[in-house]
Amino acid sequence: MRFDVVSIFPEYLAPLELSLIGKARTEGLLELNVHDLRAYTADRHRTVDDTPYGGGAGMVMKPEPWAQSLGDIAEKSPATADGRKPVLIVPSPAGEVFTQALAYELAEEEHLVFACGRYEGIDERVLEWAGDQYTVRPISLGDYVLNGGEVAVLAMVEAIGRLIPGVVGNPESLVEESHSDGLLEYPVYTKPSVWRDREVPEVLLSGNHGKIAKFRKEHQLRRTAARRPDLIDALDVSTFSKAEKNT
Ligand code: 6GU
Repeated sequence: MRFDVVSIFPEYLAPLELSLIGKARTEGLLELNVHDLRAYTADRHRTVDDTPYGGGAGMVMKPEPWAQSLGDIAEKSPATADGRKPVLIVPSPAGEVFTQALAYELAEEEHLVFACGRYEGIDERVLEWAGDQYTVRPISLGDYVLNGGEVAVLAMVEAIGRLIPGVVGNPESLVEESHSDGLLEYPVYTKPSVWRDREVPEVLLSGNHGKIAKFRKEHQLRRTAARRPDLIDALDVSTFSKAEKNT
């Protein structure tokens, strides 16, 4: 799988050289290239922004450097070779919300390109224009505002990259984690069994796998109801009762 990131702060993406994603890159499980948007400017000052038509605060990113960089990346896209379009992800608080389900969907793609906007955003015509060569998806991390797309790209590349087969050593850990079944993860404990007068719940020491599964499901539900009641409302009760029968 290939990722390209275009940004005026390429150094912001340096953490993607570390940990599991960094290792996956070294091992060739994923390829990630970071491009400096200013390299695609033509003027002496390497200008990437200008004042907004219609007035208002802040600056808007000029369309031409984006067209130059995204056009160049699309031409070299491995997805284009097998008749697909690469996906252009535009991080924006005005996008659809990034979820684990969306991470799984995007992990199926051959080529993801991230366009990191700064200031008040990118000239809207770039997103329209890019539609010829890309499937364009404005995506938000949630209902709050960041200064630019870079931090959002760090989060999305990590969430998507770890779903690529081989990136996470034990694929079982993807099954048990928060959001994999629409619920938050159950609480976890390790040795010692008594720590500062606090005991690990006894059932976890019992070796009774049926009881342990029941304990964990119950705590998933309690925790989700307390912290994320919206997830309880969204539960697909039919799949849930099916899972329950098997425990
Ligand atoms: Cl993806 N970008 C920016 N700039 N702010 C955000 C965001 C993205 N998601 C939440 N806030």
